Amino acid sequence: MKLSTLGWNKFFEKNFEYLKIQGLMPGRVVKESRHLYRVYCEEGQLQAEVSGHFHYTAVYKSDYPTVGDWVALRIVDNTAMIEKVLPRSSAFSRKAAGDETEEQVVAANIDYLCIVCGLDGGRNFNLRGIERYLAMAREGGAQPVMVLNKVDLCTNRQQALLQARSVGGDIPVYLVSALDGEGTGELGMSFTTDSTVAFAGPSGVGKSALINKLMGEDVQATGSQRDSDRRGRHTTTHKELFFLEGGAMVIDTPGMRELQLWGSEEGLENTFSEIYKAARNCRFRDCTHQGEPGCAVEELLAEGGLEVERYQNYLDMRAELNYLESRVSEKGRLERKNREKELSRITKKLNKERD
Ligand SMILES: Nc1nc2c(ncn2[C@@H]2O[C@H](COP(=O)(O)OP(=O)(O)OP(=O)(O)O)[C@@H](O)[C@H]2O)c(=O)[nH]1
Ligand SMILES: [Mg+2]
Ligand SMILES: [Zn+2]
Repeated sequence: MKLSTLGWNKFFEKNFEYLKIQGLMPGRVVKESRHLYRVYCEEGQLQAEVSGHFHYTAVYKSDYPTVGDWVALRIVDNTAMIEKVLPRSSAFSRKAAGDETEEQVVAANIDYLCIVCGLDGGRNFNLRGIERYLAMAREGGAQPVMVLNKVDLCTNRQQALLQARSVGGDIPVYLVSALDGEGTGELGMSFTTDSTVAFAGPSGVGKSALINKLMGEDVQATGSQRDSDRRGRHTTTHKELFFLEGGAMVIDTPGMRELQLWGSEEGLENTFSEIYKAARNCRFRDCTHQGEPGCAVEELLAEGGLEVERYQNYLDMRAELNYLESRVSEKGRLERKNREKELSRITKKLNKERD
């Protein structure tokens, strides 16, 4: 298998240089379950696990490999050991569930994030939820794409499209049906060769059904029709990367009930651009847009240029991110910094030795 068909590029090549001279081999993680990984490399498919040294040096959950990651492998007695995760060119992350303040990387090195919704009338097409996905896609450096599935059940397409545009601006929107295949050809064709696309969204919107359609065969199990309107039913439990005939790669992910935010407030700027634009005209530089005199955002709200629900969602997300940031401890940040310093010291040393 050629590395370029797996998405290998200059960025990874550069970051792999010092590992290559240690005799390691690059591979891409296509499946992960309970610390066992399936990896594709030049030689084909391998089962892999992280090495003892990796375990020892890993500090955070996000240090571990995830689907889409490029890793450095050492083959020991027919077993592939993962010694390193290469720096990610992009990632779709969320805050891990529970009380811990930790990043969970859902998919790594993705070019596009397909935010999948279900037009089956009801909670599967939630604009406030989409705003959260949009912010997280951009925070992680992936291009968001909106996929409105189950269009076969939709009674007002025009309205759905308008609603999608009201939150997504000019990002691509696809109206599709995994059931009868409407629009799926166009969606598949929009993914360029060698690009990686992750499908994300709540449970039951049809992510796996769409991937099956794009693959032309049933590679993933889908929920039964009856389950699709039951809350909290999760059919896909592990993420997995698949290769489309056109050369793109798609990652199926388990549905999430709620996407908890990860990152910083800056991540909101593109998603709520009209708010940030208006904010430049607020009387106070540090205006919070919550009752200060001369607030241009509230003026926009009063004029009807900004929906109340959207404004409220912005305030909620901002508060969530600020709270998160305050909890990411200084200690953790220092730890990370020291490790990065150490790494760059080793890299420099190795580069010097090589010259
Ligand atoms: N009518 C209709 N039903 C669909 C369509 N796409 C998927 N479904 C149905 O919706 C249900 C859920 O589909 P899945 O593909 O399992 O949903 P999912 O998003 O992968 O769900 P999780 O794996 O739980 O996250 C199944 O019963 C599908 O048959 C569609 O375009 N139209
Ligand atoms: Mg699924
Ligand atoms: Zn203001």
